Amino acid sequence: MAVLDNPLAVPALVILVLVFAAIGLTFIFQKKASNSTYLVLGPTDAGKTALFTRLRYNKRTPTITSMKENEAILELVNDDGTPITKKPIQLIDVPGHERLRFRYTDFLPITRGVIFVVDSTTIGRSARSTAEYLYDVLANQHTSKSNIPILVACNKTDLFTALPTSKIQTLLEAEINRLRATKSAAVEQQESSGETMSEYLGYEGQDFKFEHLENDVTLAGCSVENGDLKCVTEWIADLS
Ligand SMILES: Nc1nc2c(ncn2[C@@H]2O[C@H](COP(=O)(O)OP(=O)(O)OP(=O)(O)O)[C@@H](O)[C@H]2O)c(=O)[nH]1
Ligand SMILES: [Mg+2]
Repeated sequence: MAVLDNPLAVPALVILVLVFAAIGLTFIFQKKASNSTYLVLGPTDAGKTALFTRLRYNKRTPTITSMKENEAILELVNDDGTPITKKPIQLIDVPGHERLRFRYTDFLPITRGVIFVVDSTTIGRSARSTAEYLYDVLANQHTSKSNIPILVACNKTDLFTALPTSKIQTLLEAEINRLRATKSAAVEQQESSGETMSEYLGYEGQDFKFEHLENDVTLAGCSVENGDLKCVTEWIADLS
């Protein structure tokens, strides 16, 4: 072709392709980074609304079981008043009630991170139901495709009955391992009926571990009651 006979044609074409690739990548990364919504999920009574209220108003207020989402745009600041994130974040507290919690999926496409709150004092008894909810969040296609990071905030560390974070991790991993086995049959059914598939969690043939997931799952202890929320605010600051 006559155009390609020009000695400058190939370098020009390469430069053009590189420029388009750079523009495309910038667009993709900007879009991902521009998500500034953090979801507060977890079973009922874990302390989600208490956490929301503490981060929003920096105070402790009595809460009752939530029947609808609490949403706010807020600026998290250090003790000296300087913002810890580049721009304000949106915080959405989704009720833990089993009939209402499913609404969290509507927000996943705009979610930068999930704060999954658990009650460290009752998790021994509620590990299975808590793991079921966490499993749903982790196996959701949006979570894995967009690599949404999850902070499992082990709340109520102020109470002496609180289990250590390492124990909570072992409990949740063991329950997710069990659930994964029972759910894989359901996934096969979904595939054959053409329904939306959920992701297989971890590695086949190996016991489930959070570290096997592509998205970061961090567990950390906190106490909304004592205002000990450094693990939450630092985690948000790192992602923003
Ligand atoms: N001791 C202690 N109690 C807490 C802490 N955080 C929350 N609570 C208490 O736990 C109870 C439940 O807190 P909520 O914030 O209403 O729970 P929730 O997760 O929003 O529950 P739902 O709205 O039903 O999904 C309240 O009585 C809180 O005062 C904590 O860090 N320590
Ligand atoms: Mg609530």
